[in-house]
Amino acid sequence: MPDPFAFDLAATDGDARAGVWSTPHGDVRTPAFMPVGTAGSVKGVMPEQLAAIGSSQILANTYHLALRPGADVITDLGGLHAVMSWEGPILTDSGGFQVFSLADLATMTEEGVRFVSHVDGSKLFMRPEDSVDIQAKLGADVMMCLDECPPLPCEPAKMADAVDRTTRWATRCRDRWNELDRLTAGGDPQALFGILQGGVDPAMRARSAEGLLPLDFPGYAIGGLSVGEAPAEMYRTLEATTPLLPREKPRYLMGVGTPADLVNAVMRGVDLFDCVMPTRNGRNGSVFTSGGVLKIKNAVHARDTAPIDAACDCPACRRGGAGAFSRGTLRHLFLAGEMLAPILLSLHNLRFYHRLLADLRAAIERGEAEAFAAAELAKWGAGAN
Ligand code: PRF
Ligand code: ZN
Repeated sequence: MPDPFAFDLAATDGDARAGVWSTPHGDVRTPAFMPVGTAGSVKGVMPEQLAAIGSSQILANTYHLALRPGADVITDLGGLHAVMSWEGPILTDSGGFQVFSLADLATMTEEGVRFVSHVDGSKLFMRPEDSVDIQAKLGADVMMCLDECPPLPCEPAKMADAVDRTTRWATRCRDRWNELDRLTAGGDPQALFGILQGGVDPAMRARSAEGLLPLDFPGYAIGGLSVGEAPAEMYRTLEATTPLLPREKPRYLMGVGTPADLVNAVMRGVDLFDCVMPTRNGRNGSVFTSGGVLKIKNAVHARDTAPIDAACDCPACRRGGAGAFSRGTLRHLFLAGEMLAPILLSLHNLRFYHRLLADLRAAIERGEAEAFAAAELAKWGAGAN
């Protein structure tokens, strides 16, 4: 049987990779960014709009969907693709990370995570096996292992424990996934990705890779970054980590990041990303442009007839042509509490992310990734994006 999750490298340039990743719901051209649809929708954005601005795959969260409406309800509604009205690939995060950032009173034991629902205060327990069972019911193309992601900085002994527990839990997730036979049993096949932990210590990352690689996952995520460390430390860690991963499988950097983070990570061999930043910042009135970040609510934009970015082809900017929304209009809509404003800014930011990675992919194919990356990073200025 052909591999439903084959990953073909179309081109490489240094450590940067341009790939085509197959899934049961279509191909993803990498490097690629996944918009976040936490509770079953990418906030404020219609699925056809997502497709039109270049989204190929989206992410949803096991934690949120398991609490509300519940995995069985999602199954009865026809699965996550039907619920999200999205025919493309979907990936679900396992829930552990969200438990620790959102639930009340989360505690971890070897068996699993105990927590109190932020929705209704009920007491819940999730084992690695439960996370896989729930994700099987949700029915995304890719599910993630339950992992332990310690905030940084972290004591070395505590980090070693987190790495080893993540490996043991990955083994349990993989066993459960095998039992359910999610690659070959009925329905659409579902892949399971392993998640590396280990903070910013290369030895810990190597320890994590050593534990996970024998489990032979269809893809590997790099977790535990962008959790309190400086960007340069994250980039150094990526440099030490991606060479440990199989060349022929996709590499996914979880919950990252700024446009500069994406460029720096692709240059160090990462293929996939997700982050709330483009949609969350858009909802807050902050937009990415080729010249850096712009705050649309600022008074300087009150009578500004220019679009956010005349070079942008999103529904808000329209390349500055007919029907483009001016900065002044967008500022007014924001201040008036009109829901169109956060929607347009979310679309603009997502389009910015997708275009950036599509342009970087083209540069990789031309063998000009280094020059492209340097030029983009210089345009935004140090730390601007
Ligand atoms: N693990 C999981 N999800 C995540 C992370 C992680 O380490 C991160 C860290 N940046 C974001 N989302 N399961
Ligand atoms: Zn735009």
